[in-house]
Formats: sequence, C-alpha cells, structure tokens
Amino acid sequence: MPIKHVIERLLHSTRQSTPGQAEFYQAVEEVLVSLEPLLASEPKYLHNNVLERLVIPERQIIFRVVWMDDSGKIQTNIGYRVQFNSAIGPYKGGLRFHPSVNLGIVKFLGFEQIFKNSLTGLAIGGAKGGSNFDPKGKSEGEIMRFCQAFMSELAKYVGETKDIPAGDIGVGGREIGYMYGEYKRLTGRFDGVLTGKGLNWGGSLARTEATGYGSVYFAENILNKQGDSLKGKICTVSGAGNVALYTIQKLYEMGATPVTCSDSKGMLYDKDGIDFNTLKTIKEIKRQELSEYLKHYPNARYIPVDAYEKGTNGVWSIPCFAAFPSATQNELNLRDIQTLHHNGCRLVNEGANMPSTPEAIAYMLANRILYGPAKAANAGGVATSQLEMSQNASMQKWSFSEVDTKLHAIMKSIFDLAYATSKEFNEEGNLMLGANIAGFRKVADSMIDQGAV
Ligand code: NDP
Ligand code: 2IT
Repeated sequence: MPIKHVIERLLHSTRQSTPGQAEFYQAVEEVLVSLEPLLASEPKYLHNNVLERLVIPERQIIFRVVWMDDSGKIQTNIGYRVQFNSAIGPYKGGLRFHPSVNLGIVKFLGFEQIFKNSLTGLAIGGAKGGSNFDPKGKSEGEIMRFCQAFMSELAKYVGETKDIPAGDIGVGGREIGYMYGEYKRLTGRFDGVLTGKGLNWGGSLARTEATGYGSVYFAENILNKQGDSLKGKICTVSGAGNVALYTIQKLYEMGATPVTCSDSKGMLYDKDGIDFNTLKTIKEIKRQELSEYLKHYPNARYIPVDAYEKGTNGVWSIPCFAAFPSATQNELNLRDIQTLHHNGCRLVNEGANMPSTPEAIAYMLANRILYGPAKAANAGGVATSQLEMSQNASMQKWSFSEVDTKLHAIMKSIFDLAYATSKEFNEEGNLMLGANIAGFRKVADSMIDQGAV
C-alpha cells in the first residue's frame, strides 16, 4: 500500500477511535506527513507497526480532584497524566493547569513531548498532564489545597525513575512547591520526582530561564546558518509567562529589541523595547494585569483583545524581523503570518507548543520564512529539567553558568541534528521535517529493539 494511504488510514482510525481530539490530530498529522520520506526509504518502521503503536499512549490516567474552596464549598476538577512513550527513558513532561485542558490537549502535548525529548539527546520519554483547574482569581490557600489534592492521586503513578512531571501553563515554582510537599508527605521520600523545584530543595539554577533562553539560542543558530544574527533586530513576543519573560531577557542579551508581550486579556507594544524588570515584577512577582506596565512606561501602548482585528492575534500586526510565539497553541494563523510576512518578518521561532496553525506553517515553508518548530526550539526547558534530574541523582549542584553552557550546547546540537536531517532528505533548511524525522528515528528504533511492547 502506498505510504500516503497508510498515513491516511491511520489518521482516519485515530479520529474514529478517539473522537473529539482536534489538537491531537493536528499534532499527529504534522508528524506523520513529515515522516513520509523516511518511511519510503526504511520499510522497517511499517513492518514493525511502529506508527500504530506510537499514536496510542502507553497509559492515560484520568482522575477526580476534590478540594475545598475558601468558603468551605467542595470543588471538583479533572486531573490527567498521559504517559505516552517510554522507549528511550522514563516519562517526562509538564503539567498544565488551565480551564481549557481536556484529554485531547494533554495528548497533543504528550505526543509532541516524545519527539522533543528525543531531540535533546537525553534519555527521557514523553508524557504530559494537568487539570482543567483555573488558577486565576484563586487565593493562595485554594491554590495550595488544589495542588495537594491533585498530587494525592498523581503520586501513585510518578517516581524519579518512572515519571517526572514539571511545569507548563499555570504551573510554576509555587505550584511545584505545593505538589512536592504533598508528594513528600505521602511517600516519605525526598527525591527528584518533579523538576522546576525551588533552589533550596533540589532545583537547578537556570531551569526557570531555560525555555526562553533556549528558544533564543535556537533562533540565533538558525540565523547564524544564514550568515545573520539577532543583533540589532526588532522582535515580537507573545505571552507574558515563564517562556515569554525569559525570551525577552535573552533577546536583549543578544542585542535585539523585543517590543511586545501579551496575555489572554491584551498586549503591550513598547517601541523602545519592553522593560524586562518591570514586566517580571508585574507578572512573575506581583501577578498583576499587563496594563499595570503603563504606570511605569506611559508611552507604551496597551491594546485589549477585543480591539484586535477579528480572527487575528494583535501581536503579529506589529512589524518585526523575528516573531517568538510563546503563549499557547494555534495563536498564529494564516492571516497572522501573511501580515508578518508583508511587514518584513524573516523568522518565526516557536517558544510555545504548536503555536502556528498548519496553514501558517505551510505558508512559511512556501514563502521561505525561516521557521524554528516548537519541538526543537522550546526543548531547552525539558533538557534543563533533565539536567536537574542528573544533579538530583548524583547529589550535585552545578553553577548557573555550568547549566547555561550545557543548555547552549544542547540547543546547538538540536539545531545541527534537525538541519542535517533536513539535508539528508533533500529538504535542506526545513527544520520541521528534520526535527520530526530525527526525533522519531531514535524513538522508533528503540521501540523496535525492545520488541512487541
Ligand atoms: P505561563 O502560564 O507561565 O504563561 C502563559 C502565558 O500565555 C500567559 O501570559 C497567559 O496569559 C498566556 N496564555 C495562555 N493561554 C492563553 C490563551 N488561551 N490565550 C491567550 N493567552 C494565553 O506558561 P509558560 O510560559 O510556561 O508556557 C507558555 C507556552 O510555552 C505553552 O505553550 C507551554 O506549553 C510552552 N512551553 C513551556 C515550557 C516551560 O518550561 N514552562 C517548556 C516548553 C514549552 P494569562 O495569564 O492571561 O492566561
Ligand atoms: O512543554 C515542555 O517541554 C514543558 N512544559 C517542560 C517539560 C519538563 O519536563 O520540563
């Protein structure tokens, strides 16, 4: 049967057997289509039914989370952990707390994580989890009780050599702390079961910064290959959370000027550059509204979401040389990329997971816009999580610059691998194809080595 038909049949059966998971199908389709040239040259993957096995998680855990709010009312949420693939190492991937979380979203994130983790060159399998819990507007006590209730069930399924969760949207150092405390209370173990821990109790220096820093290192690798760099360039960034913040900081260090950031309510545009320390204080420390920034920089503009042109993301209407989507999935669509292109944008580098729609990606590839795909570009976070695991396992503590130097080298090796693989399959520079094939190959070969499991 022609390979195209094999892929179509698998996509069809995936839709039939797991209905209502649009984001998951989107992630699967992108990977499977990218694999066509590899599958054509290496029949072993089809002979061993690797694709059919790969799209089914090894295990999906769905559980009830019950907690009490400040008024004494009992609240319920749904908790998830999808342990997708352990061919190359223990399950590893973040936890997302956001009202939009459902099984399809956790599965898309877990599926992407398999290939991302493989690309890092480290021994970590793919997983993701989270809850439809909305941290916004909750008190400190409510956040703590929710995290404890969530961990009281999750603790049964995780372990330092089995499954090691970390943060994602809505889960940062505070939430990891509350979950770690509960894990310790339940198990009596002080071990490396979570990453993104506090620096006093097993965390790694530079983990907080790693995803944003790694994303900028990746972008610089792409540009260097073209004989260019970020120095002196105007950049746009979406999001105002962990990834966006440290992307902004590192862009300044590379000599670029990041002029935007955003959250779910609106965006900031400061043509002189977003001030990192002010933004950090507003979002990371005080957890305030973005518009608060105007009190410090009255010349900046705040644009609320309902003032964006319909069907577009306001951030991408600002002219830039490079765009760093760093908020959430499908936040950059065909119209956005057309606007960016029209305004002279040369590079889109994905800090978030799957931020560009398939139509936007197709447009970038067709119009030779440089494209750093999420699996590769944002892998610095999970890679540094693995460095945290290494330090925990060997009872060491590395300096900031030791960790940052390793992160820098890992991002370069991911770029080199994705680039070399794109060249091998006659699509030089198509890093989506290169990252998907290179990430897949290591996992698939390991699955074959390990037999029918
Ligand atoms: P945070 O929770 O720290 O920040 C998320 C930011 O994105 C916030 O500004 C939030 O705004 C905004 N946002 C979230 N959802 C939406 C939405 N539906 N519409 C508009 N804005 C939204 O998360 P992170 O920075 O950690 O994560 C950002 C992205 O990066 C995600 O795609 C995540 O999967 C990915 N990622 C994260 C890694 C990490 O180490 N943390 C590693 C690799 C990838 P608001 O506060 O108003 O909701
Ligand atoms: O999407 C991701 O790579 C993360 N949220 C980080 C995962 C991790 O285990 O550090």
